[in-house]
Amino acid sequence: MRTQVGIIGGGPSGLLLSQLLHLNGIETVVLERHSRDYVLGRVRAGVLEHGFADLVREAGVADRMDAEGLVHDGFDIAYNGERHRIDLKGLTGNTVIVYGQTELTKDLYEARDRMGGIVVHGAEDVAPHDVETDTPCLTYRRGGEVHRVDCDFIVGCDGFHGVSRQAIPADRLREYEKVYPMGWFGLLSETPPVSEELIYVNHERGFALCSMRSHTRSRYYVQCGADERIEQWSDDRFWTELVSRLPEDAASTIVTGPSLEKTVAPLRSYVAEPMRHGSLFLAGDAAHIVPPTGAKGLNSAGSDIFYLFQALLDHYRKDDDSGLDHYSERALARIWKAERFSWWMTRLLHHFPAEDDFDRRIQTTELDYLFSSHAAQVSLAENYVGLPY
Ligand code: FAS
Ligand code: PHB
Repeated sequence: MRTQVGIIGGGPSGLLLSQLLHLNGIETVVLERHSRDYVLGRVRAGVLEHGFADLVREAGVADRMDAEGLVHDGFDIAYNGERHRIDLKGLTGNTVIVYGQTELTKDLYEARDRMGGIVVHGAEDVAPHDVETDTPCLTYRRGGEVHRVDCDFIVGCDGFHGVSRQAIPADRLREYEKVYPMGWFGLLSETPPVSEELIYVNHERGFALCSMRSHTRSRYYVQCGADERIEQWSDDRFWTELVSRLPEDAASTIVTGPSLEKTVAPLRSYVAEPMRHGSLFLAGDAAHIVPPTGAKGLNSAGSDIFYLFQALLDHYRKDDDSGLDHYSERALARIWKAERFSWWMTRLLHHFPAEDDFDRRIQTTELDYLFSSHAAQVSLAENYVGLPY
């Protein structure tokens, strides 16, 4: 098989890039290791930056997002039993959309089907070859046979545990990583959200987050140990712990119910540089990871895809490779700002057990400063709604 852009990974990054390129006459093939049901079975991100939402609209897959997504003008930070609202719209003029990554991925798959896009599921042992030449190819195993895809470019959209990053020689790859001493335990329930907007909680027992997927489906998280497992958390234990961390007005009104899905996610910051090696480009979690505190995981993948889409368009339409040549530095400039914000939000809101008294006083002072400073709130808000692409 031959195509123009071979994409490893059929998650939101790979599908969004494939959709944008196909809409603009550029051929792609997406190789996905798992089945579509498996990919759609993962509950992940929930908040979309306004820039990401515009990119979804440009890809022509925004009908359901615009119809069912919840536009949020702000969110609360609860601390010492009080709720402080961050007025995103008033501070920046922009909003965010609450629309689950699962739903977006569903919309992207349906759009790929409608356009006859090639997404190969069950592609095993995907391997990039000759990425240091201008005639790279991908091989994969499926149905007991080895298949080959010749292409002009390969884009690694295969997430943190994918293969594409390993195709960059170790002596060329610079990795930056911070592993946090805690994780997030998440629970999805068919219960009405406790509040119209999200509530981020800083509590001495640990961080908590009240989010949602719709007016009838809620997504809650509590900070847990870095090595905890799902089976250690019964529904009752989760609800009791969550309620113990909420401010009184939320604790007394929350509707609990059986879990539809439970996850445990470690908190990690990670960046791999460069995001290009020859004909291979990395995008999304294949190149960077953030703690979900700032809702920047999926949104950072969005700006990578925006830059790479524009650069590939210029290559094929104008024979102009400046976008490709500057992709890595351009993407990393925005990625590192998302890394900074996610690290800052994580330090602001979590309980760090091994911290000394000075660090704890800095945290409470950071919160006091945030709640008393318009400038500090503008800074938080402009990062949360999304810095410009
Ligand atoms: P993804 O990991 O989503 O997709 C990569 C795809 O590549 C997968 O479908 C995988 O099966 C496939 N793949 C991997 N290796 C392959 C191979 N060798 N061959 C072929 N295919 C291969 N972000 C938020 O903003 N908020 C959140 O609350 C949040 N929660 C998260 C919870 C968890 C458990 C995880 C892991 C991430 C979470 N994230 C969250 C971040 C997440 O939303 C990512 O940023 C987003 O999925 C990035 O999308 P992709 O880059 O497409 O990577
Ligand atoms: C979610 O709804 O899953 C979500 C929302 C905001 C975050 C992280 C996760 O910061």
